[in-house]
Amino acid sequence: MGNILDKFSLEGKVAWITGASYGLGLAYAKAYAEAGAKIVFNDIKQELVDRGLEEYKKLGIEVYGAVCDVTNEEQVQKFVSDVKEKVGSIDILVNNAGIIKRIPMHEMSAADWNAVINVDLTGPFLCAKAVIPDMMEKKSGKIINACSMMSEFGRETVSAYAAAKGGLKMLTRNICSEYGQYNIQCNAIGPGYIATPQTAPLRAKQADGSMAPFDRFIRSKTPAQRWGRTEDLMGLAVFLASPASDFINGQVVYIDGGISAYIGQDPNNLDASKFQDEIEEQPDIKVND
Ligand code: NAP
Ligand code: GCO
Repeated sequence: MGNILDKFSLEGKVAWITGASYGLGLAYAKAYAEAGAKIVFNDIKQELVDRGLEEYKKLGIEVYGAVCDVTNEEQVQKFVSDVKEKVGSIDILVNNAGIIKRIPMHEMSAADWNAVINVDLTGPFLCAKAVIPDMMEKKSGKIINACSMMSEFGRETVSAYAAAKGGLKMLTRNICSEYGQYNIQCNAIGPGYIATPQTAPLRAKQADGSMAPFDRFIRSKTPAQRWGRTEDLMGLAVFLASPASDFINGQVVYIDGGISAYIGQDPNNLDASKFQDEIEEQPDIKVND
C-alpha cells in the first residue's frame, strides 16, 4: 500500500486545459504540471497562445500550445489528433474556455446569445466528443467542466451564461451516465466569484476611489468577505483529475467560499475600509463583458 498522496498524482498523464493562456485555466495547468502531468492548451488566437507559452516558460513548465476555437469542430478534432501525434492521447480534459456577455436579456441580440452558448456549452460538447473515443479504448479518462454559481442561480444581465452553465451541469451528468461504464469520470468545478480578468469589470475601482457596488455585494454574500483567488481552486482541480476521485462521477463541486450556503448580510453593514488595499484598477487584458 503506497502513500495516500500517490492517489493525487497525475504522473504520466496528458492534460488538456482549454482556454488556458491566463485566468483559471493557467492556474489549473500549473497545478497539473506540479502533479506530474504533461500540459497541452489552446486559445482562440495566436497572440494569446504566445502569451500563454511565455507565461509557462517563465514558470518552467513545458507545454504544447496551439490555436483552437472550441466552437469549431474541425479545429477541435485537428487539435486532438495533433496532440495525440506530438504528445500522446489525452487523459484529462478540462473544459475551461468560456466567455460571458452581461446584457439585459430583452436587449440581448441572438448573435450575442449564440456566442455565449457556443463557447460555454457547445464547446465543452465538441471537446468531450473529441477525446472520449480514446478514453473509451483506454478504459480510463477524466473530464472536468467549468460550471459556475450560475449553474444554480440566476442574476440580472447573464441569461445566456446562466443557461449555458446550467446546461453544462446536465451535460456533466449525462457524460457520467453514458461513459461511466468505460471508467470515464465527468465532474464539474463550480467556482464562486473568483478574481480573474473575466470578473474584473465587477471589481473595478470607482472614479472616486471607492469599492465597486458589486464588489461590496459579493463580499457581503461571502462568509470569508473576499473574492476567490485562482490558487484556491488548484487543489480541487487536481483531485478531480486524479485516481483519488475515481468513484466520483456526475458531480458539480462548488468552491465558493460559502456563498451558496449563506443568505448574506446587508452590504451597507460591510466595513469597506477593511478592503481598501484590495480594490483593483481594471486589468489591461481583453475582457469579455
Ligand atoms: P477568462 O479570464 O475570461 O479566460 C477564459 C479563457 O478562455 C480566455 O483565455 C479566453 O480567450 C478563452 N476563450 C474564450 N473563447 C474561446 C474559444 N472559443 N476557444 C478557445 N478559448 C476561448 O475566464 P476565467 O475567469 O479564467 O474563467 C474560466 C472558466 O471558468 C470559464 O468557463 C468561466 O465561465 C468559468 N468560471 C469563472 C468564474 C470566475 O469567477 N472567474 C467563476 C465560475 C466559473 P479570450 O481572451 O480571447 O476570450
Ligand atoms: C457574473 C460573474 C459570474 C462569475 C461566475 C460565478 O457576472 O455574475 O461573471 O458569472 O463569472 O460564473 O460563479
